[in-house]
Amino acid sequence: MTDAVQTQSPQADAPNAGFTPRVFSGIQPTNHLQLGNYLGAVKRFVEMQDSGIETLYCIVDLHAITVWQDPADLSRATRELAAGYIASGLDPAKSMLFNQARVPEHTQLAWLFNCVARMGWLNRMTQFKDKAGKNRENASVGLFAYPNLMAADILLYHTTHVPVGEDQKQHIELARDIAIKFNNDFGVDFFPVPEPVIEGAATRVMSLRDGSKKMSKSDPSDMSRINLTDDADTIAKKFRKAKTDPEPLPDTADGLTDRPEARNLVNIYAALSDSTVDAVMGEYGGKAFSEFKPKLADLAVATLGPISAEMDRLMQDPAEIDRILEDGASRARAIAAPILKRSYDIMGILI
Ligand code: AQP
Repeated sequence: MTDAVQTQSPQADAPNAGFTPRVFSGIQPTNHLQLGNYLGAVKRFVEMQDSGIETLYCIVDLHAITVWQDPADLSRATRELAAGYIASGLDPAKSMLFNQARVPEHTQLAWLFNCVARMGWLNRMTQFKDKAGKNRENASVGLFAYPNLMAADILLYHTTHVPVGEDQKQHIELARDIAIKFNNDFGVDFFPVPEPVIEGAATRVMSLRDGSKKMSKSDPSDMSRINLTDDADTIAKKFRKAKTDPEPLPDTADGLTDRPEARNLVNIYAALSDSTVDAVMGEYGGKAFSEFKPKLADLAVATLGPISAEMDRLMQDPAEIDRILEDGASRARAIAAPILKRSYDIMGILI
């Protein structure tokens, strides 16, 4: 396995010199988009779309089913995530927006990668251990092989840059290892070695109930997260009840070191206001949480309220969402099909 992975924006690029810069990322359509997804991923997606590089953003429904999903809820969540993408600023005319199942080349390349990746590599994946929990024998095979499908998602488009939150770094390292092994095994320079782009003040938003756990769509406690679908009162209540310590905010960022809950709320404020932790400390250092939390809630409502309202509006027309996803998929397939075909050719598979 490769050791360290650099995180860098496309502008700072030197590796993958022979490849056209291309951005791909995805989110699972489970439950509702939460603030961590928004700050760690979707906000970056929008920035990269506007940087002039070709961008593909996927709704990874085939990843979602690695754990049980109610079928009606999966369909709803797929359209809702598409609405969330668009309401957050992704433009279907600029970015290719589609759900993974509409591009069957993802699963075809994933099978090839199942035969390239090593069991030992997958055994080291911490997300599998977290999600499988104690009952590992009962986890789906799909949950174990998930990182290979994710590598296929990325490499199918010769992606050079993948904007993600901190928690996905290990999976991107695996995609890099698969690209390198494929190229070495077959003596080619076919797949680029993709770079994760992990940037911003909130690359790891933590649970509002437990500063040692990441905020997650599937946390059993709804109070642990801000959903993009939450109304203003719910957002205010969740921040009011967010776990903190009894001390006021420190005067400098250094004072947040052993205070994970305080640090999390400050990071969220900095990310939502496109500011820095130092600037937030300059404004709120020495203030009590009873003063800071309502300001944070107001900021979150001001940012997320318009997105949530636009999601509601878009969800009134599911046929239009389906049309957008179909159009994005057909443009994505035009890139994917020749790359899959060439992968088969390299391996000696006749199609
Ligand atoms: N708490 C987080 N902070 C920063 N980024 C986050 N992401 C997720 N949670 C945080 C980023 O969102 C993108 C999509 O994630 P995903 O839905 O594909 O899977 P996940 O990482 O497992 O997210 P969840 O919310 O925890 O979903 P469930 O509960 O369904 O597993 C990724 O870029 C991720 O880094």
